[in-house]
Amino acid sequence: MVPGSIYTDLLNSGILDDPYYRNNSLNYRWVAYENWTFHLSFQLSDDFLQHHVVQLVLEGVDTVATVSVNGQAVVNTDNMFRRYVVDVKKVLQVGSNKVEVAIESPVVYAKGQASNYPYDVPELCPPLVQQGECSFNFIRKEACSFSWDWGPAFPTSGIWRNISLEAYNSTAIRYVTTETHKKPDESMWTLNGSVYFDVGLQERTVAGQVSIFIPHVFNYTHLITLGPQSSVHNFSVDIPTVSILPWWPNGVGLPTLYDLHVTFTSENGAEDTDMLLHIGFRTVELVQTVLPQSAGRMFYFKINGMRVFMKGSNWIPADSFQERITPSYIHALLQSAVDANMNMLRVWGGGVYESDYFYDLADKLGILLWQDFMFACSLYPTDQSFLTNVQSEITHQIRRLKHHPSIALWAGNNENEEELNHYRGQHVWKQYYKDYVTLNVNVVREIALTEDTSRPFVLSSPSNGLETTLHEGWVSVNPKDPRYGDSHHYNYVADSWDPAVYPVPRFASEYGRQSWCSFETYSMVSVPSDWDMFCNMTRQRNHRDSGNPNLLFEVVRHFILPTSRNITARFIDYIYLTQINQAVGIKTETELYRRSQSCLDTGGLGFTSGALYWQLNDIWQAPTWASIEYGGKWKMLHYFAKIFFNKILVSPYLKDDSVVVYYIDDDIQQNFSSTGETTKLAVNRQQVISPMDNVMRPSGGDAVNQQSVSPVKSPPGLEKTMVLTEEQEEYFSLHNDHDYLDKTLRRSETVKMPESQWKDNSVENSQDKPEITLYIHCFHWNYLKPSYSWNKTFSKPHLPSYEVARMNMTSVLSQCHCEGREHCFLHFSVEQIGRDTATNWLLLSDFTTAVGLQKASLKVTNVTQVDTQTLSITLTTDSIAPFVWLETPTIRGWFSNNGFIMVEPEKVLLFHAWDKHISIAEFYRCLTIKSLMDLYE
Ligand code: BMA
Repeated sequence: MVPGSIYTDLLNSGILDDPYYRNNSLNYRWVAYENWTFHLSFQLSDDFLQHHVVQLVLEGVDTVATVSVNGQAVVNTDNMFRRYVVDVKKVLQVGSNKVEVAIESPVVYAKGQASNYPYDVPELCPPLVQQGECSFNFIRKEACSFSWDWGPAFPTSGIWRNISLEAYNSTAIRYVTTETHKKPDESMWTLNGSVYFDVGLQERTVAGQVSIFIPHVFNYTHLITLGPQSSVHNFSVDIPTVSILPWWPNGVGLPTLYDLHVTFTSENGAEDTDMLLHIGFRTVELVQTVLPQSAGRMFYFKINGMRVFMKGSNWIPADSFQERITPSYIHALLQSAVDANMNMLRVWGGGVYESDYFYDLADKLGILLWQDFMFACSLYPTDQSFLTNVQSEITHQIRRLKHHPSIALWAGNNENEEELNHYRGQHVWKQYYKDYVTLNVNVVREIALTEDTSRPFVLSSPSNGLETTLHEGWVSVNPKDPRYGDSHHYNYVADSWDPAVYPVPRFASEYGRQSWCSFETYSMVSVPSDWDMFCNMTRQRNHRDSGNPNLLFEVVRHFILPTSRNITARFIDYIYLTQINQAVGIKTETELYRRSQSCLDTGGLGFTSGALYWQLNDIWQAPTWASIEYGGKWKMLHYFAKIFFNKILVSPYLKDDSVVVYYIDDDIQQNFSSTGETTKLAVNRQQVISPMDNVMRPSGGDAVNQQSVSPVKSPPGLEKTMVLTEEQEEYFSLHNDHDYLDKTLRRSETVKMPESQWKDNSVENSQDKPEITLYIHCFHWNYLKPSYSWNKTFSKPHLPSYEVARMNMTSVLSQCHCEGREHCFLHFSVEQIGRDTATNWLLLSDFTTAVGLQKASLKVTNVTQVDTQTLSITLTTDSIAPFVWLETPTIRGWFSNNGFIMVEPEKVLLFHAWDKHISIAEFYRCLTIKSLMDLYE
């Protein structure tokens, strides 16, 4: 099959079963050790062969192959990321023809290259637990196809992108590249571009007219003469800013696209060649200005001149077999990213440059992309043929992808700088360092900077960015220095639910932890004897060294293990606990990063400007870091992401003996001067260190604010909380995605806290009327009504992340009549007219010690059809229900909320099915609901 790979061909011919089933990745290893030849016979007419030029265009051959036409070798390929175009007119004939692609075993080839190389170039072989193949760095092919810590080894062979014969008399357009720049006075956009023509290898010239236009915006025509030496036409057009709607990322504005038509008409008008692109007008800057007092450098993105906090995740290949990734599957995954309020994904460097469809869709959905070049976790050879090969690859990919407004940045590689650092001080260091610079600086970086002047480039991820370029000789001793650049952070030992364990970087481009995929997903590739926490299959499926023990360790830190006597039921309950553990851990870390965006601590940490957790999607059914399972089902983490990435976030945390509450609002702009070195805003000095003032806070190590705890007073008399008008009630209902915050909660009596008990910067600093209300409810685990509640109004802060309350823990507990932290938890909501309500909760102890929790009787009392794909569900409970988890194994879709702590007797949710026409009866039939106490007999 084309596009395709040998595994799907063997599967379709009945020779292989599902490669993902049980141990098949091991059983089918032989496939990758074979050479495979693909061939096709086809007929050609005389008319076709009359064209001046006939070319074979191979958009992607995987990987090392000899391509022959009618028995004559026409090209050798050795890079799945390159396009090969070959003149084949001379070897074709009228009538029957045959094309043959003979592919060498990628595993044998890579091993051979590695052993013929004058010295070892690590990463040599993957850890045994990955059950993978060695030397992926010696073949320009999807690195993770040799296995990864979240995926199997299926080193594919095949023709993975289109293959075609093209015939023309004048020219073919191979690329159209564009860059959009704003003039300094902002009056005009400049659209610079290049059209890359192909006229074949013959010595000839072709004259004609090139026209380039965006309907109703501009029309550009030019007479040109093309020849083998002059096949690029550069153009530049100025367009008044007022005629253009800029492209904005998700959550900031609309991702407006324009159709750019490029046509070449040959002199005699006999032949038209065209290409249509969808382009967007936007600028992207990566600000990395110096902060004073050795506090490092900024690292934040400005889109159209505006600082945007990047919220998102990391993208890996969506399947081991690229041909199985349908547009609708990519759509489901990218739409899920948007539904979780993400605005950036990082296309990770161990996979592939994705399909045109992927980038087109990212453009349409407003998802910015951090695009790695395809080098990962390894050092690479640097012999001339390897470098030349990489040169062609990078040039091709930039020209292919450059016009996409979604791509915000190019990054040289994933973690190779870190990998190199393992050899510091060893005798190989000099050689490896030289090789690193040769490949990454002299080739990859050089080409990226020459080919694309419109976006930033970083040499590696993670790296200290500009600091490494300017002062660290391209390789830092600590590429994860939180004061510079981007950072990857993993810690499987510390308590992931405690924000104090995390370093605060400028930009978190990777952080994560594993959880099991759902039983529904896992059972597709397993049998009943595999449905056990401790069996061979569950061991083998986790490709991370110590993955399962670490996971178990994390779970028992927070929960009592499930007690069901049925092994499968216990395993299913354990899966649920691993998902809660992951979701709460990533929530804790992400909220810390969002809280840290507006200030620096005394150690110079903070001004965090991005949180991309590892990883969005899965390549197969296994326990991994993903928030979306193979097949598209959302794990609990993805539901949590929808909330922790929401534009408005109320974020509480425990700091020493205080409950600290932050209000985060993406719509509030924190402006830095053009040098990025000073805040323009009149803000509280305690809140933000203004680098111009060189003021550092005097003491304390908190990554965020350091403020005094006010003395606690005895509870004041009860006051009625804000009373909502009917219109406001309706507004809240409509804008809360039908996930109504319980009205009884909102209406319940809350106590207005005396000013002295709140640390209230926003009110101090503002003349504005308080317009936002924060509610805090203290619940006992055994009672479905708050034991005590507080409210507070405040005006919109001046900064996107702002401390709005700080309460003394002892007084909270005593006001709530809470015998100890184990008995209670806190629930938070912020409300303001015209905005969504944001809610959150804060646990005061682990579930291992929580007192009072009862088994909740959760019932669906009503389901109604909203439209063909949407249901409205009313859910009731008789007790507090932690981590309510709804699943519909036979209907693909997602709930408006899931994994929540249910504190209301009744809650309305929506269910969105991915496939058309959902039946209520089927929904009832397959719906399962559980919450935490169901795990214990
Ligand atoms: C990072 C990534 C991946 C890896 C992940 C989880 O280092 O770049 O290579 O899969 O961590 O270990």
